[in-house]
Amino acid sequence: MAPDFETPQARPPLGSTPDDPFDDSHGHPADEPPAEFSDLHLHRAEHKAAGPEAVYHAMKKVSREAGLVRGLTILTKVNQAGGFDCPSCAWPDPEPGDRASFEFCENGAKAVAAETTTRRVDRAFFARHSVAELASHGDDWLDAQGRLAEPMALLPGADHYEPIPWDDAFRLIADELDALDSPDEAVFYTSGRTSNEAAFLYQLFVRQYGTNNLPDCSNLCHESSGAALGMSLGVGKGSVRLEDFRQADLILLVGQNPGTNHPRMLTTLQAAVEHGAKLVAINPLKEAGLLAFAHPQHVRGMLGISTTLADTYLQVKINGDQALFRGLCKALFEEEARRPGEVIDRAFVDQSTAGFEEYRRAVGATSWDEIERRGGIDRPRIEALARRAAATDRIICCWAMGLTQHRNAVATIREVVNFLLLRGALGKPGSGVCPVRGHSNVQGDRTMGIWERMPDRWLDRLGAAFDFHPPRHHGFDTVQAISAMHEGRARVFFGLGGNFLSASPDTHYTSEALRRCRLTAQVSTKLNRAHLVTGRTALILPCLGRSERDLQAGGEQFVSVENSMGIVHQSHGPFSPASPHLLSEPAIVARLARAVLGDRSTVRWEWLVEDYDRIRDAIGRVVPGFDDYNARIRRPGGFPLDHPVRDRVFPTPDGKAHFSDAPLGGVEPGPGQLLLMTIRSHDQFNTTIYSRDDRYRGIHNERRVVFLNAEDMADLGVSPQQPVDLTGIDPDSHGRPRVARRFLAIPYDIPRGCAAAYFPEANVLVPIDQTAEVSNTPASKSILITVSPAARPGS
Ligand SMILES: Nc1nc2c(c(=O)[nH]1)N[C@H]1C(S)=C(S)[C@@H](COP(=O)(O)OP(=O)(O)OC[C@H]3O[C@@H](n4cnc5c(=O)[nH]c(N)nc54)[C@H](O)[C@@H]3O)O[C@H]1N2
Ligand SMILES: Nc1nc2c(c(=O)[nH]1)N[C@H]1C(S)=C(S)[C@@H](COP(=O)(O)OP(=O)(O)OC[C@H]3O[C@@H](n4cnc5c(=O)[nH]c(N)nc54)[C@H](O)[C@@H]3O)O[C@H]1N2
Ligand SMILES: [Mo]
Repeated sequence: MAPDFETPQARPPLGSTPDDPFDDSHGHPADEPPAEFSDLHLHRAEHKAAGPEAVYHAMKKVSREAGLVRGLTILTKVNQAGGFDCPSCAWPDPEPGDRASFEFCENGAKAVAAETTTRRVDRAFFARHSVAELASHGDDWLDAQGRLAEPMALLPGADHYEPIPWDDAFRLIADELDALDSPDEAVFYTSGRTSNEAAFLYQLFVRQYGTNNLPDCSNLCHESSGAALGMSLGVGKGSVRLEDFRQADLILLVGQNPGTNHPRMLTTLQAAVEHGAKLVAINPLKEAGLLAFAHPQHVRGMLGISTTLADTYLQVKINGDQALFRGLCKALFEEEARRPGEVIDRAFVDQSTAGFEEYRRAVGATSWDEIERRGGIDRPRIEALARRAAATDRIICCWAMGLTQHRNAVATIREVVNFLLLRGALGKPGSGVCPVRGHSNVQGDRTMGIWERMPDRWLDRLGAAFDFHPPRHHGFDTVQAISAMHEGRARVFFGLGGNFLSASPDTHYTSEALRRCRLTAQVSTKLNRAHLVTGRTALILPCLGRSERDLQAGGEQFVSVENSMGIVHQSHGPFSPASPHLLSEPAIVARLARAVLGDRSTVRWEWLVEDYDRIRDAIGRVVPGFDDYNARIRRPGGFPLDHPVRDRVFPTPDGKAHFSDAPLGGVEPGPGQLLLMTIRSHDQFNTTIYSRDDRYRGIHNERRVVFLNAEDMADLGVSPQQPVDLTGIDPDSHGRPRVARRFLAIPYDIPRGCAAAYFPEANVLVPIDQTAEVSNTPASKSILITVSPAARPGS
């Protein structure tokens, strides 16, 4: 089916004039925040995280958004038993008895403040601002306008959103879905804040409608972890629990920045250090939150007295981790040769693993030269760490996006598992794998069936419970969905949360994909760029946030979520909704399902949402591990899902854990090229920008910066704070260069050949077709670029 170009929003043919707003050489101007500088102030990078400054910055944001008194009340309810789950990260809460009265962190407080703001984006707001005008603002401005207050529609040809009654909005979506040639021409995206209850209903609706097109933010995030752990261990989730951190001797923190992205993890790490664990950081940047932590809720921390965290810091090259872990394993084999029977856990390896001999040969065939060149860490330092690992089997490896977003991400994570397997450091207290999840319920959404490739036996149970035949052919993941929309194979986009445009790779390509849709509809709490780069018709469907009271016919409801360690627990929003026109996510899904499926559906949609216990009963009948859900979810602190690896059971086809002997891979920059990683600042939550500061890295009031090695800058002839353009090495599929324009060059402590810039500003550089093998996650931390002095704006 040919894409529809007869719309004011669609791109004109190639070759339009440069002063045309649809300047084809750089894509549509609305796609990205304006390439304007603010007013950069540089400070020294910090060497410790949190402390009194964290409280100050949290309170500043909270009182500005929600008011001081209201803000303080709100914060006392975060992550308390009977309160609501912090909408920020997925780090677990301590047992109920162990929780502080303020169980939140600076960045959790900012996320809560952003949701509980008193400002509103209502019909008067949209009457004042055209879509084109809104797009000319930065992403921080868009978010700061407040909570979306009522359903809005952007009709074909219109330049303003207008109010639309809920029923008309559902009818409009139903008509567009009915008009498709096949259900597979619709895409149903999910972001990871969605509750278990909403996610379960959503996938049920989508599968009853007839497709498995359920891409989610996980495809951009920890998909590589799930794939790697599934192949190696048979379970795609982490195996450690909070108590393991108190029992561990050695904790490796690889490719993650917990001081910013999982600040509550620092409390856990501090306790681990106090119990004798040694922490090792593996990261190209010296992140403050890996160096030291001053607990902002303890007297010592408030006085600025900090605990040293990592005692060893390996500043690996970007994407050098597979080589580094191969080196650690090589050093373990060599140590074993010197002390036979003392280093490799042969009993475990022989009994519980497969592929050991092949792996031993692969390690033997990998030279120290290659390991040092690719990883950037020299052999003596690798051997020193290996000796420490040889002395204990209580080893935990933690990681996040620094490992998952590379071409060879799955092989890298499997190499981390190889290291633990050699030491038998799985299924024992104080040991295991800990992929640190991002969104607060991204793991739960997957458990509830948000996946384009749910296994057949899961679909069998779903079909049996609701008396229908779920589609079996796999759906689109996020990257495949973008290409399908671009090529006209998908024509309706529906998003349950998130910001599909700015979170996705290859911004201009993704923008074209969205603009070619007949309809783009998003369930959202806040305004974002995906509301401004739309299909022929667009809908904004505003929903309740986590912090808000959810009243249904059966009374006040709570929802449930699963954290990074597989603990399922309640979340109960205590505050008045931002607007009387908001619906809960489960209610939106149920009413949409009724409008689309009508009497075709075997599900009593309205009845289910009257009382979420009914949804949980249904979940209990379909999802393994959720029997008696309603009783167990009412236990204080919730309940843990079983993790067989904790008992050394590996549910792979042959019941063994598998070594991976993949060759070292990934991209290495050629002469004049750099490898760019796109990372988060301290003041953003994914695509939501709270401010232009990145306090720990010493950046104030600017996001258009690129961190470079000073010697590389000298070689390139670039001076500090000089405006530069970043150009991708791979041309995109139209042969158009990928250029991220106007970034200030910042000399920084980063290995040679490496560079860093913020996401989403640098997403224009992430090629849609450069994805991780197996997981298909965009390689947004392995982007080959060149750096050149900035072209003047407009030239
Ligand atoms: N406040 C706040 N909290 C968040 C989020 C947020 O945006 N803001 N996002 C949430 C989400 S969805 C997620 S997924 C997580 C993300 O949490 P992180 O993964 O911590 O986020 P990133 O900023 O992408 O940081 C990646 C880290 O990996 C390092 N790194 C990059 N490339 C490499 C590499 O090749 N090797 C190694 N060893 N290190 C590398 C970077 O220097 C950086 O320290 O945080 C969650 N929590
Ligand atoms: N280059 C590059 N790209 C990346 C990454 C990277 O490191 N580098 N990281 C990737 C990762 S790890 C992730 S997880 C994705 C994130 O991708 P997404 O999850 O799609 O993006 P978010 O920015 O988290 O979504 C923010 C929007 O969610 C909506 N929202 C907030 N709370 C709620 C709620 O309770 N309900 C509903 N319905 N909507 C809500 C608001 O409208 C807000 O504007 O981005 C990915 N993109
Ligand atoms: Mo994420």
